[in-house]
Amino acid sequence: MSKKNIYVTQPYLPDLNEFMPYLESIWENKILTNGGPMHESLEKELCEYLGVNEIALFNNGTIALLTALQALRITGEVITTPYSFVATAHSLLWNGIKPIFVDIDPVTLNIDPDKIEAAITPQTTAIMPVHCYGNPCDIERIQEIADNYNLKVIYDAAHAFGVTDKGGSILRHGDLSAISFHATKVFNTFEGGAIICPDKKTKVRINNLKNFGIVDETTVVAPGINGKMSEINAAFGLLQLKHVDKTIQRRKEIDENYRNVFAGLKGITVVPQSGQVDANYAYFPILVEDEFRMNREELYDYLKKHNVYSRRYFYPLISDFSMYKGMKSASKENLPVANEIARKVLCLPIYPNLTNEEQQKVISLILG
Ligand code: T4K
Repeated sequence: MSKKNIYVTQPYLPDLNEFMPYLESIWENKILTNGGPMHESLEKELCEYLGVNEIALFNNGTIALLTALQALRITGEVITTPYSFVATAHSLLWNGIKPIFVDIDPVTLNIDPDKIEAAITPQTTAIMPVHCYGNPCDIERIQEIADNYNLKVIYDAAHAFGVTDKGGSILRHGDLSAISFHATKVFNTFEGGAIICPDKKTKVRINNLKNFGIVDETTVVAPGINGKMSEINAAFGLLQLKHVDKTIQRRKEIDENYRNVFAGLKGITVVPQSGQVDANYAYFPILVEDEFRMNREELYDYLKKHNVYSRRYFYPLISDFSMYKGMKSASKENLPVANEIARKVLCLPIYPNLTNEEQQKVISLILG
C-alpha cells in the first residue's frame, strides 16, 4: 500500500498558468481590494451560477456570520445546533448573543425542528441552523416556527455551495445565509465567504458593515468591521468557478463508490443525503456503530497509522468546549442524539484529486 498521506480533503487547484492572466490584470490596474473589478465580477458570476438575488463577498465565512447577525440586529438568545464547526456558536458569542443548543435529528444530523419550540424564551430573537455536510435543513418547518414566533432565520450554509432543492439554491432560504469559501470547501477562494441576501437594501447595509460602516468619505453609519474579500481571492474564485462543475462531478463518483461498497457492511452506517436535488458531496460522513469490529477512535487511529487522515467532524460537540459547557442547554441530557453521533462519526477522504487507488486503500482498510 502507498505510504503517501491521504487527507480528509485537499483543495482543487487549477493549472497555475491559468491564474497568471488574472494576476497580470491586478498588477496592471493596482486595485488590490475595497470592491475592485474582480470582486464585482465574482459577486455577479456567483449570483448567476447559484441562482440567487444578491451576494456580498467576505474575507471568510466566520466574519460573514458575524456580520449577518449584525445586519439583522440580532440580540438576546439564538437557537442553534451543537453539531457543527465551532465558528457557528462563536459568531453568536462574539456578538454578545447567548447560544441555546437544541438537539439534532438522528437522520439528517441537522437541528431537530420538533425540539425548537421548547427552547424559545422571551429573549429568543433568531434561529441559526446549519446545513450540515450540505444536507438541507427542514426549511419549511423552521420557517413556520420562525413566523409563528416572529424570529429571524440565519442559515450557517458554510457547507452548502451548489446545493439545490426543488425550487433552486438552498441559499435562498431564511432571512440570510452565510457560506464559507475556505480552502477545505467545495468552492474555495483560499480564504473567503459570503452572505446571500434577498434584496438590494439588505445588501447595501451588509456592504457598509463589512467596510467599517463607511458610506462615503465623510459618513460612517455603523461600527462596522473589515470583512472585505481581496482582489486576489476574488480572482481565484473566478477561476475556480470555471472548474467547479467538473470537481463536483468527480466528488460524486467518489461518493457513489463509497456508498456502493459500504451498503450492507455491518457496523458502518453511511449518513444519507437528505432531500437535495443537487448535492455537492462536500463530506463523506460515516457512523461507526457499536457492532463494528473496532470503535470510532480505534478506526480513526488505525487509518492514521496507515497515513489516512480522516476527521471526526463534529467531535467534540460545540457544547462541550469550555466556553459553552456550563450553559444549561449544553448538557448531555439535552443533547442525546448529538452526543451519540459525535461519538460515532468519521468523515472519510473525498476531494477531486483523490485517485481511485487512494480511495481503494481507504476502503480496504475499513473492510479489513
Ligand atoms: N460554519 C461551519 C459549519 C463551518 O464548517 C465553518 C468552517 C465555518 C462556519 C467558518 O467558515 P470559515 O471562517 O472557515 O470560512 C476546517 C476549516 O478550517 C474550516 O473552514 C471548516 N469549517 C472546518 C469544518 O474544517 P480544520 O481545523 O479541520 O482544518 P485543517 O487545517 O485541519 O484542514 C483539514 C485538512 O484539509 C487537512 O488535514 C489537510 C487539508 N488542507 C487544509 C488546508 C487549510 C489542505 O490540503 N490545504 C489547506 O490549505 O477546519
